[in-house]
Amino acid sequence: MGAGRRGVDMGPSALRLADLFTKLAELKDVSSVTDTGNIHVPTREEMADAGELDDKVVNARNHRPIGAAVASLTEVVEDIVTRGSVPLVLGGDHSLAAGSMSGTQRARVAAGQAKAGLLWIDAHMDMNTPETSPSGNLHGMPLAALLGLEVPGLSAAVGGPDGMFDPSRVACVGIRDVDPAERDNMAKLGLIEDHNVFTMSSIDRHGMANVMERALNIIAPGVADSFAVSFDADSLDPSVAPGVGTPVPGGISFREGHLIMEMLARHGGMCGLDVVEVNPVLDTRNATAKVAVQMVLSAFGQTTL
Ligand code: DIR
Ligand code: MN
Ligand code: MN
Ligand code: MN
Repeated sequence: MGAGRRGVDMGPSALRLADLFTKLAELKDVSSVTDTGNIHVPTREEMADAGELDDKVVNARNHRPIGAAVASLTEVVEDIVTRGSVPLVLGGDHSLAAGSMSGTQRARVAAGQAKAGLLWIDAHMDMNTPETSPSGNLHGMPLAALLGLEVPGLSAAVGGPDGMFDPSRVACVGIRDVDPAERDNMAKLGLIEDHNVFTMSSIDRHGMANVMERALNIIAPGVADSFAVSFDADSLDPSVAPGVGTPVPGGISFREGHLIMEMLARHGGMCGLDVVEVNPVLDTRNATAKVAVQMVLSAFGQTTL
């Protein structure tokens, strides 16, 4: 409900069908994997019956049902991290990151651990607010909410400073489509191209290995620092990942995607991962889910030898 096109609610099924869990469990670096099942997302019909469907009230479509689902995700993830596990959250549209990422952060704060950094892998910045969004779609707003800008539904799920991320510990990779007014929100929070925002142009000029070294220095400047990763499948080039609602040409190649994930795994500090925006309705033969599974396996330590 946070995206412009329906179908991402079937993303988790597509990823399960692509054998995500059996393949993860076979990885030597992963001791145990549990599929905790789906989060309940209220349907439009349920919300209408409850008199809570509020399209067009603010420029943040479906913010009530999304807010309810994302708030329950925050709690589930907080629980998983508190038990000492690494949450892998399958979307669904990217609005869920307001819950998964804040849940990880809140659990760390509650346990007296240092806050995590954040790597946002996306064609988009997801830094819109209702004031700047041209679409009103909440999947274009989760990073804004995680950095403290007010977003209906999502800010309540982030739940205040403990769930938020420090902009100086955030890096974005793969960026190539930013809305005009969204740039004002970026500037406000100090998100700057070639410093902590690595556009496709940055990657073209410096190469992915260099970009990822710099990104890691931002999200985890100390050797023992942890970071969470939010991976939007539309960061990949549409030739590799066609099954997404908002494809943008000129994206991350298959090899560059692997390199990102392998460098994150080699660092060893990943404390949470989202895989979002896989849309089987728009996919060809589940190709996008399959490539997403390969990315996840690399992130959790799969190597050739
Ligand atoms: C656009 C698209 N910037 C919006 N955002 C997407 O609607 O705010 N994010 N697709 O992943
Ligand atoms: Mn996104
Ligand atoms: Mn995107
Ligand atoms: Mn856009």
